[in-house]
Amino acid sequence: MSAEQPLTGRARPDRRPHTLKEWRKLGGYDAVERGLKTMTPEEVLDTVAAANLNGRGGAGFPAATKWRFMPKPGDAPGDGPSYFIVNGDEMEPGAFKDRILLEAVPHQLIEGAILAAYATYSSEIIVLIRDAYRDAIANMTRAIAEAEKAGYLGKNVLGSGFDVKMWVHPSAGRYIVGEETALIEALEGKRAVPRKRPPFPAQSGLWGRPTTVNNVETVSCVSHIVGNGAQWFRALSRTEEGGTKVFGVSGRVNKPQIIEAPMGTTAAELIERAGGVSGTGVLRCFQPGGGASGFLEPAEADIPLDFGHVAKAGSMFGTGTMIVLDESACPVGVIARHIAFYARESCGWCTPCRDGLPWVAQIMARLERGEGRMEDLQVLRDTVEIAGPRGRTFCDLMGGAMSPLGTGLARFGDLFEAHVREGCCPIARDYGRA
Ligand code: L3W
Repeated sequence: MSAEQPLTGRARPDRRPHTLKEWRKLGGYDAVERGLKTMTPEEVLDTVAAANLNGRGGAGFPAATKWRFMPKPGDAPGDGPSYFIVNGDEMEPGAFKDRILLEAVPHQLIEGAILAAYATYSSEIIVLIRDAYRDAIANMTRAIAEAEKAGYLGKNVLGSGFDVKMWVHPSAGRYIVGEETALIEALEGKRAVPRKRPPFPAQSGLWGRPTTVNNVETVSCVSHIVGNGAQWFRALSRTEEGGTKVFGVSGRVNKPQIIEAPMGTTAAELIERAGGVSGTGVLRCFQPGGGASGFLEPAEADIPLDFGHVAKAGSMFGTGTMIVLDESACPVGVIARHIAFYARESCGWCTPCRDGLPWVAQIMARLERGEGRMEDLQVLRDTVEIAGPRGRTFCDLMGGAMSPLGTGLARFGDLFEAHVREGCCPIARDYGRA
């Protein structure tokens, strides 16, 4: 295994997952043996806390802090299991990192999930996977069956006294199912709309039971932390936030791909590793964390990419999957495409999102066609100001959608105005596409 690429270093280029036997030969399940046989749940949790593992699904919330909200056996009200849910409903525009981890290294995720379930006193693990990820669903299902047969899942795992079941559940295929409380509603067979928080899932989650929801990449880190120690994990990073990151680079680059690199790697380095900027070869801007992250510009291509540094620069690290625009790509058009996606994917529960996003989508489409009005720009600015901040809607879908729009208006206001004044997309015209 590559020390620099613990999560992807063992994946095969053709993404064929390892059999359990092959995985064992690579040291697989050693960390599970170590964790379950020599450590208490609290010691596993403390190790993950010391590793500074931040959640990789979008929010960057410290994994161990979330785990500490889970009640110890006997402290949970009523009877029933606690649940550990792995969120593999990857659907953020630009994100494709979890797909590779699910498809190519399923045993790594199972190891992490067993240890995470142990540390959170959970006896049932559900891996919710985006329905379109058919190979991921098949590979994960097969790997779980192998692990169960070998005694890593089931009753009294490795003689430790710990019981845990694990299974895969395909997602219904809507973006909002990735939001943790909508995901829980979906698993209960209801329409996938977010719940109000608090109560957070640790207090009342699936079927009202204590529940933790963590992203695929977050969970995949856990066996490495338990196996190699917290200091080893922290030392992989260039910043205070521990570990490597499975970055994604797509859009206008010559070789779109995922790249596992130290947390804190810069956009400039990642773009270079992805074969450089394509099209004109000149970078106009980039979104560092998927479709719902704000635009940054070439002057910011050298900031260390982690949750703290990117937030300080006025954007969001999100899923760590970057979308690159060259000089011939128009941010107004990209924003129009993103808003159309988020408008379509709104669950329709709260009014600003249900009614506001289609309205913004119409304005953006009009602007792109060259039929926009100057007063449209003020309506867009007002919408960002009114509906963008956290707390104005039940979940962050609307706020996320407002991030590229708000930063786009702030950084490329002249381009928005030029669309109105010139009655067309000036970039498409200048590059011979209009
Ligand atoms: C207990 C508290 N738990 C927070 C837990 C909470 C959740 C986690 C993060 O959205 C982000 C968002 C989007 N007691 C707690 C607590 N927690 N306070 O911590 O919570 P939060 O509210 O910061 O974020 P969130 O609502 O989970 C996730 C961004 O992601 N995003 C990402 C999309 C990703 C995909 C994908 O394909 N992977 O679609 C999109 O916008 O902006 O910041 O577990 O329970 N006091």
